[in-house]
Amino acid sequence: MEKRIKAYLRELGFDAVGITSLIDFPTFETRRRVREWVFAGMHAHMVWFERSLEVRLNPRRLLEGAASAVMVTMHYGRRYINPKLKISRYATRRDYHRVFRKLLRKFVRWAEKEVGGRFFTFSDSAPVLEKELAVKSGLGWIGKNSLLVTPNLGPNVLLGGVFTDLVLKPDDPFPYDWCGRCNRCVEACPTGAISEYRTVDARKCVSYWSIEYKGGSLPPSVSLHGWVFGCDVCLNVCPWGEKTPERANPHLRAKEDVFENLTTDNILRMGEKEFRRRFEGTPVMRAGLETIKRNIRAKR
Ligand code: B12
Repeated sequence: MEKRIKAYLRELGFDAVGITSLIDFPTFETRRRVREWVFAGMHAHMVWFERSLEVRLNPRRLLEGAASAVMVTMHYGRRYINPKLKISRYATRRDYHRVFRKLLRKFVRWAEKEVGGRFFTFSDSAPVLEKELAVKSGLGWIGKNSLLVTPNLGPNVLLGGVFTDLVLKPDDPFPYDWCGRCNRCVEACPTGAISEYRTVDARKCVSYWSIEYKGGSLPPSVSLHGWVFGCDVCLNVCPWGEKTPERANPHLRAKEDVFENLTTDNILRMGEKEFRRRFEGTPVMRAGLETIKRNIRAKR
């Protein structure tokens, strides 16, 4: 059964698949880490994270009788379509939330027929500890940039998965930490947002201020260092990034002319209609035109 499940998810287009047990997950240590992150205020204004904390720490609140998780990754490529426009690479591809949702729902329809069971799908769409489950499923390790780094495709991967009440044979957790003495991400982060415990203080993170913070203007102390949406610094300096192919997984490839030759002046002159026409189906759409314009006008 595990082999068939993995084969079908690979056939659907995911780059890697791993299985882990949800019995005894999360551990006391993980609960402590996540709770301490919130109590320390490192979630900034992400109230949704605080509100969903107990569900995040108990997968059976999302699927009664949840016994196993099947985790998947998809890489988004190393290439910048338009290096002059500082929009993070994953955001210049198709919106992975939609791509993963469609593929994982197709998987569930197949699985319900072929192997039985009940399922709950997610990809940055529910209170789930996706990175930790990916490590436990053998897909990679938590890098010093707090992201999942995979041995074959580096850190430039996106995550998703399903919970199921099927008791599946788990893969072994990824046994190595291949960051070694490299500290490039921690040193390169323009705002010192990465702590020595492989966690990110969102209050300092350019990605947080440019994507998640919805205020009309940014606090005067906040600089986006020229980023318009997200930030890739802790990814771009990672030596494991060499493993990522130039172009994204075909399922994530967006129309390149959307971003080619686009300038911040073009965006500042854009109306909602043009913004929607151009960015429909990409993660940039989630921030909205006013937030993107705010970011362009922000302190460098
Ligand atoms: C909140 C959030 C953010 C916040 C906070 C970031 C953070 N690191 O927490 C902000 C808005 C800043 C953010 C930014 C980005 N994000 Co984000 N984000 C999330 C989200 C929704 C939750 C992460 C979370 O639980 N954080 C809370 C802290 C406490 O947990 P943690 O960092 O995971 O720490 C845990 C582990 O690292 C672990 N841990 C720490 N050290 C060790 C050591 C060992 C040995 C082990 C086993 C575990 C471990 O302990 C903690 C508890 O589990 C996830 C989706 C999800 N549901 O998981 C996406 C997610 C992490 N984001 C993602 C991405 C792509 C990004 C950006 C790269 C986007 C961009 N280019 O701008 C940046 C990168 C910033 C960074 N270096 O983290 C991807 C990462 C994919 C990957 N390869 O890991 C995810 C998984 C979404 C997805 N489904 O693909 N994000």
